[in-house]
Order: sequence, then structure tokens, then C-alpha cells
Amino acid sequence: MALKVYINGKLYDKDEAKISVYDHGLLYGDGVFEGIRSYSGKVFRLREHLDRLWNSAKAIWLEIPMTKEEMAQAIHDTLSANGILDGYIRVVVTRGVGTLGLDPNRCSQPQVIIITDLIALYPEDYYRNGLEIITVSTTRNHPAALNPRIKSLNYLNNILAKIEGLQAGCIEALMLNHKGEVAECTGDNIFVVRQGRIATPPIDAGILEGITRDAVIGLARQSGIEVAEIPLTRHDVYIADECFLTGTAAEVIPVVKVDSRTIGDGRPGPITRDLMQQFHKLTRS
Ligand code: PXG
Repeated sequence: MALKVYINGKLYDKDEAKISVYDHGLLYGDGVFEGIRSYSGKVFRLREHLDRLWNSAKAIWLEIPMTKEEMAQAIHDTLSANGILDGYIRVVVTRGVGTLGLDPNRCSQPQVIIITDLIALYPEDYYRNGLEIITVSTTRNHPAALNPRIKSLNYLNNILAKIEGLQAGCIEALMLNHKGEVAECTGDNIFVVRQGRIATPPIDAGILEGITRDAVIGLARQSGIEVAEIPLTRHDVYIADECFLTGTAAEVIPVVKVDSRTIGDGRPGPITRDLMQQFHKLTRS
């Protein structure tokens, strides 16, 4: 049976799920999106993802043509139409079908797309042995331009960073902000551990307010571990005892090498391993 894709209230077979070439989502990356996980049929932090989607839309003057409750229902309907329990949900809202000009007022109405699919998990080896990443030359978007807090369809900057990383043999890449501080990776937030305390860049470093980041900060604080949201330099990462990344797809993933510097003893550290386990429990129970 073909996978069903939701577009504007209807379910289409994957091959029939089509959007106009005049859609400003395609022509200009004019739209917003979310990447969400479902575990055993339960959508993880759905409310938070919908709030972030609506906030992203608000910031770009895009009105989502339905309520959050209707969107939640549409997500559940699409999951069940595909019989997906453990999966990945991509919600996309585009500005809609317009002209070849930039003017968003010439667009018909926003288009709502929901894709639910099986999740492509990272290889187990990364979780057991940790990742090696590098800092790339592509700077994170300046917050005064397209603010990184907006999860917009324009991900080209992150894709350029990802290409730089891949060319160096790394599946993730660290991006700095316009001030040269550590921001985040191309699709994951970054954390370091030093002397039993956790630190991660603050939102105003110009990063996405990750929902996994939030969940992991909560788990750490519940376990009595101090978490500081403070500006970090590359040096802070190099001298960390532990480093890990968080994201919807990756969950919590250890980093053991940054710019050819071994982090700690080169093995995933105890706090990282504990948080990986706690996050696993949070999502699977
Ligand atoms: N930073 C950026 C720039 C992101 O795009 C995260 C951090 C982590 O946020 P969450 O809310 O997921 O904890 C993201 C989100 C994918 C994929 O399929 C992942 C993201 C975006 C697009 C695709 O791996 N990451």
C-alpha cells in the first residue's frame, strides 16, 4: 500500500502528492516546518512542536490556516492512515501558490503538508563510540537577518555547513555565530560537560530552540546536574570532559573529537551516557 501524504485536508498517495512549481515554498524557501518523532504511536512533545511552528509562522507573517488542535488531529490521522507507530513526522507550511515575483500578497493561501514516514536512524556505532565533528567556515545565520529561532524552509546555510562537514568525512558540523561563539550544529544543538557541570549556548547566541535540548536540560536538572546556558567558545569545547549533540532525529549523541582534538578520554562520558539512557526512557515508556 502506498504511503499517504496529507495536503490541505486530504490524503494522497505519495506519488500523487504534489505542490505547484509556483509555490513560494519552492521558489523562495518561503515557509516553515517541523520535524517530530512518534514513539509507540505517541507523538513526542507535540504541543511544543506546534507552538514552535506557530511562532516561526508568526515571525514571517504567515498565518497557518487551521488551529493547533486541527493540526494535531491531522498529524494523528496521517500517522494512522499509514499505520506508523514509531516514525518521523514532517510538517511543512508554505506561503502558497503565487507569481514569479516576491510579493507574498500575490500568493493564494498557505499550503499545509504532513509527511509521516519511518525514521532513518543513525548507525548504532555513533552512539556507542561517539562522533567526530569539525567547525566549518559557514557562519550560522545572523539573528538580525533570518533569525535561527525561525525554523524556516530556507535551510541553505545549514546545508552549506553540512556539505563542508561531509567533505571532511563528518556527518555533523559545528557552526559558529557572527561573533565567533559556538552556536550549534547543522541539525542538532550542542552541549559540553566540564567538572560535572553542563553548559550549552543560550538562545540569543543565534540558535534553534531545540525541543530535545529543552527535554535534556530538564532531565539533567532533575538529576541534580547544573546546566548553564552561556556563550561558549571553541576553546570551551576543546577542553570539555564530554560533549554531546541533541536533536529530534539523533536524540542524544556523543561527540568524541572536535577539530582533531580528542574530547576527554575519547570515549562517550558518564554524564552523556546517563542522559542518553534517561532520554531513551522518557521517549519509550
Ligand atoms: N538546530 C537546528 C538548526 C535544527 O534544524 C535542531 C537544532 C534540534 O532541534 P530539535 O527540536 O529537533 O531538538 C534542529 C532540528 C533531520 C532534521 O531530519 C533535523 C532537524 C531539522 C531538519 C531535519 O535530521 N533538526
